[in-house]
Amino acid sequence: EHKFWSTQPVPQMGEGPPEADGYIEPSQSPEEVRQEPYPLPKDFEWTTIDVNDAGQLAEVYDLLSLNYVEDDDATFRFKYSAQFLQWHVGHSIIYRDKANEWHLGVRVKSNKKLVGFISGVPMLLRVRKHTFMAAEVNYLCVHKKLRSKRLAPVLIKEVTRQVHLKGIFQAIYTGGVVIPTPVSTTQYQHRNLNVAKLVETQFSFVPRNMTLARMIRLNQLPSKQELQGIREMTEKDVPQVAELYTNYMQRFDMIPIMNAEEIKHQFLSGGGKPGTGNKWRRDGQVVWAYVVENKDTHAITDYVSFYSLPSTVINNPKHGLLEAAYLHYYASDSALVEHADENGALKERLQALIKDGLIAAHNASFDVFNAVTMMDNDLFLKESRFATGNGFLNFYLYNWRTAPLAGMRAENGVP
Ligand code: YNC
Ligand code: MG
Repeated sequence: EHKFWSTQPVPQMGEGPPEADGYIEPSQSPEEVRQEPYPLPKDFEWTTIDVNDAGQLAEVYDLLSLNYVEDDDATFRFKYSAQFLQWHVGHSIIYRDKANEWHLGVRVKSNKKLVGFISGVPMLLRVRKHTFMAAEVNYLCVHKKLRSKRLAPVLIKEVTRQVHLKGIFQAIYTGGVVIPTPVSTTQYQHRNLNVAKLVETQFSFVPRNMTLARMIRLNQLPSKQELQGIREMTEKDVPQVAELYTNYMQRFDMIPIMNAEEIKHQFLSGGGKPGTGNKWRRDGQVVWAYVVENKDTHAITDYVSFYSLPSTVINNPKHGLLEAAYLHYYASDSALVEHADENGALKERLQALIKDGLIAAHNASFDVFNAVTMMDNDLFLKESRFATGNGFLNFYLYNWRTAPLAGMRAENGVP
């Protein structure tokens, strides 16, 4: 059934949980890795994309803007900004110098038009008790006119070869599609911020026992954040945020391991430039990050962050763009006490923290705030008025076997 995926070192459908966690095929020495690029059909050629080059970044942006992921009814299409793409795949921090060859494009030989792309970013990943380097593979895209010609498997094989050449043999990736075999399946959740626009773009519908006015009222948010000591994160918070990240993430079974440098990148390097308009949104801002500082001890007790990923509204006469914020990382030191999950304090704290995230996103003119069902999100999604969407996000591991992960929550949660 899966002509390509049945040949790959991934768990095949119906295999059942493994006896032990581990690789599916062993790592190769540099000489064992195939040395020649995989062949493309004759009218096409490989290119390496330098995403720190504005022209090449614009080519990727253009390809994705018109050809990347759409929802099932083709109403919305992800519109990653150039700043987002550069932030996510393009920074030469920590391991990232490895990855220049992991930004792969396919061009039409005759006119050099970019018609295919795939990217990888190196990361340190922990899956249950094992920690290993992996490639985070993303932005696989083939131009709409070249679909169903088996170009995707060639892109995947070539990026795999490039990753192998750097001595890395595992990967993590996500997708709406179901292929062999998800390690975890999560569901999209949406919190309406601009109800009228969401209804006009048919992102949301007014339920039968509801009116638009009532729906607007129910989703209203205060204009000021409420947690005492909440403020925008700055560079001097990085060491404390890194420590809180490390401690809090022990609750989960599949996480990126990040040092201070990586934390700084994840939370602060998508910060944009001081702009003209709204004080809640800087020009080109990709990431928003807030910390809660205890006024007596000055300890950072919580953080919450989200990123901007708009979608094109396809064929709508009134609205061209849906401004969506996506929940990024968050943590609270309320998780670090004994019996945190039973005593209710963590739940209450996360609800307040997420509310302040929603307030920031609303003030920054986002239309909707999205999350998926993972981490501790079940402690606040309902209470914060998120509603289940129709999209799924499946998580996959390449060349690694482990039993299915339910939302990444660790079985023996409290560290
Ligand atoms: C997908 N999303 O099943 P079988 S997510 C993986 N991820 O193979 P063709 C996918 N595989 O089933 P098309 C996939 N979508 O026969 C399709 N496939 O074994 C498989 N869409 O190839 C599919 N971006 O070229 C089938 O299909 C084979 O022309 C068919 O191209 C697919 O980035 C695609 O959704 C997705 O641009 C490029 O539809 C195209 O349809 C497109 O005939 C819109 O391909 C954009 C879109 C995907 C977003 C993402 C994660 C990608 C992960 C790839 C796998 C990485 C593995 C790890 C590599 C490193 C390993 C190390 C070490
Ligand atoms: Mg194709």
